[in-house]
Amino acid sequence: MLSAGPTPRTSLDTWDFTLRGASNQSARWSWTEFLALPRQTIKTDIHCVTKWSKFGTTWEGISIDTLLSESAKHGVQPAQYVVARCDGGYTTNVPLADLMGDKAWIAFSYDGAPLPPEHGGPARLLVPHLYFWKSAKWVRELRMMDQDAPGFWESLGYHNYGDPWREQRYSGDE
Ligand SMILES: Nc1nc2c(c(=O)[nH]1)N[C@H]1C(S)=C(S)[C@@H](COP(=O)(O)O)O[C@H]1N2
Ligand SMILES: [Mo]
Repeated sequence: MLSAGPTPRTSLDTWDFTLRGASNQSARWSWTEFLALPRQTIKTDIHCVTKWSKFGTTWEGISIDTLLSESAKHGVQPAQYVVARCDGGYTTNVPLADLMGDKAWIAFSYDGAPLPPEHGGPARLLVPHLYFWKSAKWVRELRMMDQDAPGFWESLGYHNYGDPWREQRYSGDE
């Protein structure tokens, strides 16, 4: 499964990224502001639920740690659960702990080039240690919440957490 709908095309003039806290405080970056944040290069393997893996992929992005510390300056409080929201309506849920500690990024470049629209450009969530359906393409917002809430595939029977090493594909997989 690659995309649940058509590829959205948001112009960089109107693109923004929001990190929202549980009591609705938020920090927002325009594309220019976003690219001015300290970035990292990430070399990692990725795992799709339908069994393929890709080894040694190279990305560039802003870590969620960086976004959390920047947004804390605007009074955004962290909360235990996160839903990623995307252009096109796709959502996926991840515990905040899985996005911290240099384990997740908002990536805007792949193999040294801007991330192509069909792969989530201008920017996508990258959570390499979970199945790739958690790596939301065209992401525009991370919303932190006190309660967990299933995203698009999770509410259609995919596993809530999605650890590839434990092969957590479907709800019910231990
Ligand atoms: N917004 C959005 N993100 C998404 C999806 C989607 O349908 N919409 N599909 C997920 C799934 S199931 C996979 S396997 C990967 C595919 O990423 P790729 O197209 O870059 O290979 O994106 C994930 N992120
Ligand atoms: Mo997938």
